[in-house]
Amino acid sequence: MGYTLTEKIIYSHIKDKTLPKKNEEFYLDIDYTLTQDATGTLVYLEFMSMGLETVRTKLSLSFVDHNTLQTGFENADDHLFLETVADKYGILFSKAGNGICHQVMLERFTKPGITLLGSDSHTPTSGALGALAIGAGGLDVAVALSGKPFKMKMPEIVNIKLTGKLKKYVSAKDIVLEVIKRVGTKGGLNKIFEYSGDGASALSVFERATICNMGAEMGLTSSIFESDTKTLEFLKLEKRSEDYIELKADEDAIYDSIININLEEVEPLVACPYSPGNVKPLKELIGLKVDQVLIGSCTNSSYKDMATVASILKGKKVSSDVSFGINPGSRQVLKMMSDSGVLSTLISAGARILESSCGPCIGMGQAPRTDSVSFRTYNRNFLGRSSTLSAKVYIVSPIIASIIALYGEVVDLDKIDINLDEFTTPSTFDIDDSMILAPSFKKDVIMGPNITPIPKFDKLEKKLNLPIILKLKDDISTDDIMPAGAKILPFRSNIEKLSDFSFYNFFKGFKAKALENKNSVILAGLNYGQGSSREHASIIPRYLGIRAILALSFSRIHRQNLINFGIVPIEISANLYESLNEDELINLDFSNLDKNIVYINDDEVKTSFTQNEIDILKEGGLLNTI
Ligand code: MIC
Ligand code: SF4
Repeated sequence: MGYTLTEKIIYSHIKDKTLPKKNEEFYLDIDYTLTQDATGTLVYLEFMSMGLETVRTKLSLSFVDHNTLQTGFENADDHLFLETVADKYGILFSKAGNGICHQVMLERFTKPGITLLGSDSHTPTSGALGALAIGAGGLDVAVALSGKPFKMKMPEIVNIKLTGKLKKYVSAKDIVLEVIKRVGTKGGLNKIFEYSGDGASALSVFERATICNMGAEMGLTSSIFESDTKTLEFLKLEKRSEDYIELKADEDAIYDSIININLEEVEPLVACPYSPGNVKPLKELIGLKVDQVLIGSCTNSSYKDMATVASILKGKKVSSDVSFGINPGSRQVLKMMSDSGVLSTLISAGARILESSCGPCIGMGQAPRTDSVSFRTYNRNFLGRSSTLSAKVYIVSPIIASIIALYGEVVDLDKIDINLDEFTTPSTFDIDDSMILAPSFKKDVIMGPNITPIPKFDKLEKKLNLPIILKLKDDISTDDIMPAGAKILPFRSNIEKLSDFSFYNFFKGFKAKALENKNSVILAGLNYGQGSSREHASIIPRYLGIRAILALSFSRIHRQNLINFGIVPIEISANLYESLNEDELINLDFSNLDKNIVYINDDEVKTSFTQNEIDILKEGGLLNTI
């Protein structure tokens, strides 16, 4: 029996040489780690509390890409902290301006066949180069930095077979939106999507990256493409062909399921407000007036994306009704745009040029106006993520975004004729790693006043009588729990300050109510904690006294983050969910947690924690056990 690509990488990264069974827990050796500044400060505070002298991975990278607006001293303090930590403990440090972590990883570091763990949910972007790349909570990354393997469940491996050729105006973004349309935002839980077929082989690494990136929007553990001639082509351009190895699934590999997609049938798609899962054919929106168009983010900010946009806008001006912004994914992309004339074309067309960073994707600047319609090439459109609650954000490809920018509205593609110049890959790429600092192991760690220690949490009591302070619906995202944006993101290293903003977009009184009750629980529907890997969405509720969350289901990364910080994530039935109400007092009995039984009032609820998770929960969190 042959192996899938994922199984081959897992097999070469486990100690005992038998592949785990489906859903069985196992330990994966991690080669590389990545952090970004919005999650990284906590990762390194956690790592430092472990008392090691250096990191124990093959390669670790610390990026500054989220918090680069610097409206006060806070961001810059975080940057210096991260830089000095990297220097002291042996981590490569990518400075602000060098680019978005996932784009730079792809360009300069990821190799086929490696394992990568990152404190950002879009870490699987590196699957485009045949790596097994997984997003995780900060504490899990801190543990990996200390050289320990990553605990995970053996996922289901699904083969996504792409056949045929894409039609005009259809691109990689539409392929991944088609996949999301089919499986939904909850459809990827504990799964890895492995792409193959002639349609996959024809895609460049840039296009593969767009597809792997948005696997996060389905809750996937990861997404991966084979390492083939396109991979080699890309690595040659990045002057690192020595990193290439061919890596393919065996012909007779057995998958848990197969999804066939005929690319000829894929049409231009759009994810409508307020979920990346709300996918519709673009033609259903014909006539919709648009106020803002933004191109960039880790999903669509490669040189190819920017050159495609320029080929559509060459010699033209965007609509005067549209504010049109671009954020190139990396300094390499920006420099190549400048050298090739792509940048000049976009400036002439009316583009506002933003720094190579996450920018408006995480609400850092360019918040749209009240009640506006914004079309973006990004990956998430949760309510309020743009920093404007009343704005409606739609997600599309760079081709569609550029056409919309030209006309100021969604047009009927059958009624226009736009010449899409075939993108030609430049014969050389601009290689300059001077904004990536190598460690000297000499500097002292500098902590500005905005960086405060991680609070300590108590052990779990056996019996608790607590109020339900919030009853929520399905699909609550980490952006709902702990929003980002220019006002809030600067406090990612300051738990007390940050806690003022929990559930801020729809329940400003959350903190006061939580503090009034001292300890309490939250009740939620399906897929609680979807989206980002930010562990702040569990630390802050824990800090405000939340001891358990009762939900119909949890997203993978958030469930782990809750356990890591001592909040008990309890999956409950729909009947129990219906029968419980906000402000009701409930009895929680954890006396039989070792047997995976919790009592909620008189109801016996079976849980599925591993012994290790039970030990962590009883201790009040992972840090208490280390
Ligand atoms: C996001 O896209 O939501 C983020 C910001 O990149 C997060 C990480 C964070 O909240 O810092 C993610 O995707 O994990
Ligand atoms: Fe940055 Fe947006 Fe990508 Fe998150 S999704 S890493 S905020 S560009």
